[in-house]
Amino acid sequence: MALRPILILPDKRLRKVSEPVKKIDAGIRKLVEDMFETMYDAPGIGLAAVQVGVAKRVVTMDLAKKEEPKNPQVFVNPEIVWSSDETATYEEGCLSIPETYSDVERPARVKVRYLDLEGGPREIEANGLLSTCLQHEVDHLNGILFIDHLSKLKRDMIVKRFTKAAKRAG
Ligand code: K1U
Ligand code: ZN
Repeated sequence: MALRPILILPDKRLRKVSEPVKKIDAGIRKLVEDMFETMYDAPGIGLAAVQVGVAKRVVTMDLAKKEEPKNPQVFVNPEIVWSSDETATYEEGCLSIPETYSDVERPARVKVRYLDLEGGPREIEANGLLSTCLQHEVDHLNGILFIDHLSKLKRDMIVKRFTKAAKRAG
């Protein structure tokens, strides 16, 4: 396993639309292993492959609380096939936009079709944090960041802060 560096705003690679996985081979399994190591180390509850610079439709997630056993979940080629009209608001964070949190309103429930790591087709209906996190990660696969759901004023302030920090870092 290996830690992979997480891309930080305003890295343009975060805006790429990720490609579907055609075959779940050793390369994808290694990517998933590295993503879990990187996600747990950060620490985060989700990670999209594009955040480590690999524009493939792969997501890792673990929503287990500290006191609970680990619950690693992998979603290959996830697709939101249904969203509720009812909405819910959660305070979201992003490993690519560190130490920045904001309320985001999204559909409260979603149905997601995806492949497991063996290539088997799966479908889940999610609510609560799982629903929010799945929508946040599928957004990443489409080059969308949670700040895109905020007002232009808030988004511009955040982008400006990270652009300045990136310039200072050289
Ligand atoms: O995709 C990412 O950038 C990961 C992100 C997922 C996410 C968090 C909150 C709402 C929607 C999606 C994170 O994991 S940010 C870090 C975080 O939320 C967290 C970290 C440690 C413990 C508990 C939460
Ligand atoms: Zn994120």
